[in-house]
Amino acid sequence: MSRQTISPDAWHSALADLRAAEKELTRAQDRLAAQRRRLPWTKVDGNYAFTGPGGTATLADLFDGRTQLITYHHMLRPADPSPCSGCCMVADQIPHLAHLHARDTTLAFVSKAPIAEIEAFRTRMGWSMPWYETKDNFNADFDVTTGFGLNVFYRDGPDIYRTYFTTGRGVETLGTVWTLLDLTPLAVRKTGRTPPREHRRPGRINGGEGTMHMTETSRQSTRARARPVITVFERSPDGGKGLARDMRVRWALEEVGQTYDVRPLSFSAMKEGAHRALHPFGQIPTYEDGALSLFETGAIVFHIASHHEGLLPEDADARARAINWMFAALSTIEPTIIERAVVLYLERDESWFEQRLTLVDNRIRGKLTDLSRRLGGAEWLDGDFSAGDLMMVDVLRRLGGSGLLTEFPNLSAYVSRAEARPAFRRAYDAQRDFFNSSTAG
Ligand SMILES: N[C@@H](CCC(=O)N[C@@H](CS)C(=O)NCC(=O)O)C(=O)O
Repeated sequence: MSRQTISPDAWHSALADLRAAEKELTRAQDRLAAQRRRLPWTKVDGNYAFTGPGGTATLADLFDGRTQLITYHHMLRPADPSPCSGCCMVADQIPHLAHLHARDTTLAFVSKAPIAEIEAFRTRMGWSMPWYETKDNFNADFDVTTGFGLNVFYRDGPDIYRTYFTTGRGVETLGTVWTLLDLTPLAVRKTGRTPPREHRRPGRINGGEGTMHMTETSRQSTRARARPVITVFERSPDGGKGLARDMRVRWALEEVGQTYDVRPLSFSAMKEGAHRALHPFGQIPTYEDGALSLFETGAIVFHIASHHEGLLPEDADARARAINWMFAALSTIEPTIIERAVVLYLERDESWFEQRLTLVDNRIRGKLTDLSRRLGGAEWLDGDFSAGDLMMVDVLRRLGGSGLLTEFPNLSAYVSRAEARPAFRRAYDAQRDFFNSSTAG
């Protein structure tokens, strides 16, 4: 094969051009993965029956104690004279399952062939993934009639949801841990180097002669990951308008597809020792995830954005700029807006109230003028929607009733655009429903 040869310098420059195109594709794939995670779910009737080597199993059993389940529907039929070679190639490419398990995900194969035939075939081929015989309409109900396919399920207590399906070339691209996890709702940051939590110990696989390392599942270390918990006002003073700061945390969690629980607190409970141990200033929201506890919304949203994809760009410089906008929202814009609230609520009876309000409003106008100029006609502050936009919009929303925002049409449109995002709507509805239920009766 002949190719044009060039000097090392010219080659590096050509490589840099190619790299730029590759990075563009990576970013597009990240955006696609984030869009996939935002796909709504559909609830599944879990009454499906399977047979595994250990006997009968339900769909919930297939999760094996984890939160996410990927099922690959292998075309192996009863008394199959020539098992599908494409499905076998998929099986050959399945990564070491410990890496999926460490990320709260179980992968299982399912087929129509009887379990004895599945086991014989699996052993002959040297595969170690769990593999079940389907006993009912499981395949057809999940869009696999005659061919192959891959479904993703999510378990939340007793409830099971279908979150994704692919087949054809969508399956061809799979193989690494990351390509599989990219199909699941729980986003995982790819740069993390967390080793699998399952411990390994010597064992024999597939009845072969040699002894090699196989993974032994430790139930304790792989039990379903707890969801983060945030504290919120028991009765938000904003009447459910999403102006309390738990809104920005809820919104960030919705954007990245992370479910969460809320713990409501009364005003007095917020000031007691138990809560102050989490929040030195006795405020909401706090964020608890396992052993980690955080109490400042900037840090909380940054933490969420850092541990999931979708809110901070992969590119280091773009990432730094998005974080820059988060700080701008919190350090430059929010203080003036808070000052306005202080004037309105605490200084209304003062003789100088009107003058002071005008002064503060003009200060806000100055900041909004600068922000409006910078945003111009762009959709978001710096490229794609980011944690910087989330924070900025959440801060600007507090100007709602002031009339100040409407003086800047591009900023009003910017806020409306963000409020139209499905993740924002979900977060808003959740806090409003919570407020309504806490004040009902
Ligand atoms: N800088 C903190 C501010 C937290 C804050 O002001 N929380 C308000 C609710 S939005 C609160 O708890 N207010 C009641 C109080 O301070 O007693 C953050 O962003 O997390």
